[in-house]
Amino acid sequence: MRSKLLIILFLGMILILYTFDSVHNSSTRFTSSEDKTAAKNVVNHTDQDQGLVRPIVLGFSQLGSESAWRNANTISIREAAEEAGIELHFEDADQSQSKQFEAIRSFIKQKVDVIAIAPVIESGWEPILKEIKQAGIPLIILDRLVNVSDSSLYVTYIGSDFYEEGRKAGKYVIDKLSSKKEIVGIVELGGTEGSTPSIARGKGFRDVIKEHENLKILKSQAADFTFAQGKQVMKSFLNKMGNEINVLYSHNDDMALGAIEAIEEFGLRPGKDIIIVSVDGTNKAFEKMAEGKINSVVECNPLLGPNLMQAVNELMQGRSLPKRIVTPESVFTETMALEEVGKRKY
Ligand code: GYE
Repeated sequence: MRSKLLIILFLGMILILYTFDSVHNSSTRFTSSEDKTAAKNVVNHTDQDQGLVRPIVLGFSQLGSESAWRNANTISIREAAEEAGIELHFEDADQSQSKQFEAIRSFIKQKVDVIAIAPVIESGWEPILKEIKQAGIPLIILDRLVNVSDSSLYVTYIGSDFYEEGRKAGKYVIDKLSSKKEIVGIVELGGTEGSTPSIARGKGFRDVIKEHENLKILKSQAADFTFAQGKQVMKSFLNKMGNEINVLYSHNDDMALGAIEAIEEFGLRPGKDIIIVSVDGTNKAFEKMAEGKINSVVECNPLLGPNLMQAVNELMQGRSLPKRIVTPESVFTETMALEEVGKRKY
């Protein structure tokens, strides 16, 4: 009887100890389906105070949620972080640089392992980048670039070749219209003023069309990459010079979609009376291209999450990264639109 009681007591104690251990370590464990990837990413990453293995913490300052491209970019980053077992601290800055500064300072306070930024504009970053460096936190620049004199302030820049995108848009206009004898009037909807894609897409486009005297940019205005501003600015272009406009070059799809509404309300046919070339390659733009309302879309890939997580992991494993990681992209025209529409991930 007594020995039975002792065995029960002994088993009870083992159970209590085991439960305590599970609870104590729960923050460092992963559920079965995530076990492999998550465990892979925390190898060699131990908490020095407690000797425990814990996930890498990434602070990411997203610039906003102004477009379909941006939303796809955010989803890609969230999903890739989860898949990689990386703990993501995410802040949306609503297209405000000062809100990005606030987010970064809070990441420094939280002592995250790595910081990544998608910077809204290029200028004004040097002081805060120095704060990050002083805190000893490695920095990855994503999507858009920062204009700093000391490039050692960040580890790597992952993003598209926006200059090439602008050139591709220009080449489409040349192929389609440069043989015309008369002047071809072009209007341009720029993205956010001072942002890398807006600067480089504008320059690439100009650099290729400048050889052709009949291709003339009548007017260019920033419309912040949004549908609403795209529509409003296009409306003002049409009111000022409606009949002279032959081509619209839009720095992103959302502004082009807004402009299509303005063109139709003005009584012209988008894609026919006004040729439209846009950048991004979202599903909505493909739908409009299949309807013949957009003529060409230059692709810009927003699915940067896996690239970012890979860079974070490599960094934490002490590997060195290339200073520039570029994502490959294509150009689509009306004839390809029907095949492609509905297949896009964004
Ligand atoms: O083209 C636009 C977005 O920075 C590449 O930002 C990105 C651009 C993208 O708002 O749709």
